[in-house]
Amino acid sequence: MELENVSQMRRDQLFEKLKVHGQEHLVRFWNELSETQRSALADQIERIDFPRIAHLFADRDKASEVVELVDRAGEPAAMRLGDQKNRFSPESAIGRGADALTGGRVAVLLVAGGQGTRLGFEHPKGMFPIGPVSKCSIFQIHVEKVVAAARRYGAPVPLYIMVSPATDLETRKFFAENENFGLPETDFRIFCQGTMPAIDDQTGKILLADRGQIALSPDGHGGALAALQAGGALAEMAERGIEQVFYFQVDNPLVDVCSPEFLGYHLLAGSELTSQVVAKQDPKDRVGNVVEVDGRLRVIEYSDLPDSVAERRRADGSLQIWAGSIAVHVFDLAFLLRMSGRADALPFHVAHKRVPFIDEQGRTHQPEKANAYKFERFIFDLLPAAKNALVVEVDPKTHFAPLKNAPGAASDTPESVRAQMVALHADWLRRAGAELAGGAPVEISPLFALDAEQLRGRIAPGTRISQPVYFRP
Ligand code: UD2
Repeated sequence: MELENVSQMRRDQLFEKLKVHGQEHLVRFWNELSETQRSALADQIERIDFPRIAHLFADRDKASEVVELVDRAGEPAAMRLGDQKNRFSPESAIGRGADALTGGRVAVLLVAGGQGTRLGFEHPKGMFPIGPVSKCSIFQIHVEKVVAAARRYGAPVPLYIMVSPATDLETRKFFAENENFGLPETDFRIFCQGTMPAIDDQTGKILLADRGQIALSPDGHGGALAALQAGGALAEMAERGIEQVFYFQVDNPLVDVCSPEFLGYHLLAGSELTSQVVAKQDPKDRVGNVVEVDGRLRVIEYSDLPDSVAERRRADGSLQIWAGSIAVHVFDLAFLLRMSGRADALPFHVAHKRVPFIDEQGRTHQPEKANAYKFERFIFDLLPAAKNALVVEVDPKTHFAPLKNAPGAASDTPESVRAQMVALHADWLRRAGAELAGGAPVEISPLFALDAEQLRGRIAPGTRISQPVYFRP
């Protein structure tokens, strides 16, 4: 049979399938596409769960479950890093966490699939040259922490990085060019998350980004669960003897990756999911709110929390909804395995956004107001299902410097992140006995020291620093 006939048959099959769901417009431009474009479009169509899309569209206006939950939201009981008043002492937690690391039972999961639109950087965010003195990338800083942890505890710490179609190729190339920043191939995996189509907000029709291209976007960091499972990473972790997965986001270079104390509280409490939080400074801080509802922890995203609730205060004036999630978690691997078997373990969140599209005549539109719904899953929605879930409060000055916005914005900019990194490292240096003069920026590679304690053995007391310095081995 001729190629053109085969292609026509394929189109007809797709058309019939799509028609059932009212989405047959997706093959409208079939005849104008090359064979390669046709097969790429057919692949995209095959991967769409049409009944789910119809369902999400039908439910788009349902008053969110959140509104009802908010009124019952109470404060989560929290431990605080370094606090002797905790249920378990910091020393016992550190010992327990270190034991898991020494036993090679901890893996690291870094999510880096976001498009980083607010930062205005045209590459994956992890490639941003954040080092205040070194100008090294955020990826390098994260990976050096993993390499340093593996050295300190004398056991491998495998790193799994989640990318999306938007960040996949460039991220892989960047790591290949930099020889994975020292991580052995056996301990380094990059995997790609799934996507979801954007739909027209009036009709529920899936939008075309181009004649042969559906408007797809990453399915949220919650997509990690399905992607880890589908790609075999969860099974691989289990085979390697991994029991805990340390999770964090690409945009925060201050994360204390594999903190033994944090891991230790999680293990001592028998928790399946433990999250780091900071005390919110402002009711409207752009962080998820960890609350307790009916004895279960959950996160209410900042965009879903009504102002009137966010502003509730206790008698002493402090915020009632105080615990801001900074998206650093430890997951029990058995919990992830259990949840990955459930198709609806994580709900989809709906966002009303501007999405460029082509119309029936093939004309491109760049909407000026929101025209479409996008769907994302959030990994923290696993919290209510986790046994003995726990929150651990950390100091935002030393643990949370998110890079979100372009230079010059009011907060979370490259300048503010670098300033926080310098302040932390200057503090470590002073504690190690160095004298800092003139406010010159300082930076410490994780391979040189992971904390103030380790630095103490590496700096001669009385060392005077008056020029910018980058300490590295
Ligand atoms: C996130 C959290 C917020 C708070 C804050 C701390 C959500 C919805 N909100 O806010 O509660 O903890 O971070 O900084 O998570 N990502 C993917 N794939 C995706 C989407 C995102 O890998 O499909 C990654 C992205 O690369 C980044 C992280 O997830 O590392 C957070 O994404 P974001 O910047 O969209 O989240 P944000 O700032 O709204």
